[in-house]
Amino acid sequence: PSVNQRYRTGFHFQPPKNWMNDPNGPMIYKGIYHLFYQWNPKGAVWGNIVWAHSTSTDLINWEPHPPAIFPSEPFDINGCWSGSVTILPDGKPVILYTGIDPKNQQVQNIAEPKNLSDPYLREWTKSTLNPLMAPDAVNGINASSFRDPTTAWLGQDKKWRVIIGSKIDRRGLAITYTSKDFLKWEKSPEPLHYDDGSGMWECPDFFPVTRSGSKGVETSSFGEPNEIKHVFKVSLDDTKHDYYTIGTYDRVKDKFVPDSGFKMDATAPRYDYGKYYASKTFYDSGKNRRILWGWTNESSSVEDDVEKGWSGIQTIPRKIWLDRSGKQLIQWPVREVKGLRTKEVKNLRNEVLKSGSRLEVSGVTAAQADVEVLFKVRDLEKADVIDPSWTDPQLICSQMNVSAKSSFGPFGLMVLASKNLEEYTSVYFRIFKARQNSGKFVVVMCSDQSRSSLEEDNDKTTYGAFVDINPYKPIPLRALIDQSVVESFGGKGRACITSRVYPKLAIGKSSHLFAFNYGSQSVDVLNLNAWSMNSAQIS
Ligand code: DQQ
Repeated sequence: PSVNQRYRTGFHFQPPKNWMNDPNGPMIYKGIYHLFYQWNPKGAVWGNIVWAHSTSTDLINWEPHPPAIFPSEPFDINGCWSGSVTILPDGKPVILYTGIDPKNQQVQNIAEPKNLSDPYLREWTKSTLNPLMAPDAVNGINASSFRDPTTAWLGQDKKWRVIIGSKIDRRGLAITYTSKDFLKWEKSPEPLHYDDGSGMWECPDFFPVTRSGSKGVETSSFGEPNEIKHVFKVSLDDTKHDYYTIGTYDRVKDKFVPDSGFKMDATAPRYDYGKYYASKTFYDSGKNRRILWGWTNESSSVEDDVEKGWSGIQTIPRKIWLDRSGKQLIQWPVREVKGLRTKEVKNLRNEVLKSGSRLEVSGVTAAQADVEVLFKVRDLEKADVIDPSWTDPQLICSQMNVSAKSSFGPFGLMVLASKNLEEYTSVYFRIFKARQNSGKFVVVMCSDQSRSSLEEDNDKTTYGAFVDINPYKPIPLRALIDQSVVESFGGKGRACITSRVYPKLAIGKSSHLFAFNYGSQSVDVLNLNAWSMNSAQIS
């Protein structure tokens, strides 16, 4: 590829050119998946936002269509911002989205498919009743903090509910509107939820999850608290991360009540501890699962983005469900991505990684690969005790860099690595005792980009997450490596970290993959499988 295109991904969704941000209105309709997304038709920086549109039958290969929604009326003339699809009881999908009006006020609009017999739903009609929800002097809503309608759900009273992200001063707000006919909407006196100190809530999402198993639940479904829990997610404008809380939905009061320990601010757990924002789920009625889409922006400079002519990718869609503990969500790349694995599989079985060792995994296209590895540690009583002040995993990962030796760790993978390690991105674990003789452990997962490229100008922030697993058992790690993105899943989806890197040497055939252990204790690789990944058909 030309110098400017060498960082384009092979199997992650991206437009043929220009800027992309939030995924919008994902859905399945008559067996076809739709993805809309925030797109700038005019360049590789944010602006002139329309809803671009692609469809797929497998969530991996995509067919592009013309933009579905673009500024055309006073109620969206300055931009068509994020929103969601709701499938009405008769099967018809409708879009609610935020329009920017001539006064730069944020208002909520509806659009419907022009022709339901077009399987691709290429054309959308905006209602003449728009805007359906608008800030005014009476309702006290701040016109520049009123956006991103969710998928609507039906209440017991047969009325629809939708929430809109907002804030008042530093209080994050999810404003509820209700409607009988999906056209006339009334603001509820009380928000679905709010929390102080978090700042603006962008792209809220609210959906049920089952307490048993990994199947998805349709957004309007309800059940007893021992069967169903609810997830409330926001994108915090302040920190640019996506956070979630688990709790119960009081359908009578229309209130979300987080379980104890959860607060909807930057202390909440994250979907992803790397670069990941403005995510949104939908219920996949075809395969009975809930799918999560999320946007990952570039870590390169704006000048580089303009030069390469594009910016932003979507992560591989993830199935998302509630862990058996009821305390956290689990995410896993949709199984369809395995269709891109080539037969070329490289296996390692029961290898011992001695302290300080590195093992090359050869025979795969290391710049575009899927790697699954199972580590096992022995003699855990030799683990170091964690410093009690180390409560922030990202700080642990950035302050102890990859050359700092623990008893257990760092051990993991070096990806997008040049032959002589001038460049590499390391994804690894460290295991600590929670306290002396407590029998409890802390597992930290890191994604260290600091040596990812000889280029100086990129954002090379190191990321970290705690992984809630028992280190007496095998420790799983999966990495989806795709040219300039590394999506890492620790503990079978208990911690996810996505990073963007732009190596100068470790590209194409000069990219290498290693398993490594720089901790002082040996680590076993029970199993390592790596697949070269074909490119998907995307644009
Ligand atoms: N992006 C959209 C907004 C949303 C923000 C505008 C989140 O609707 O709040 O492009 O990235």
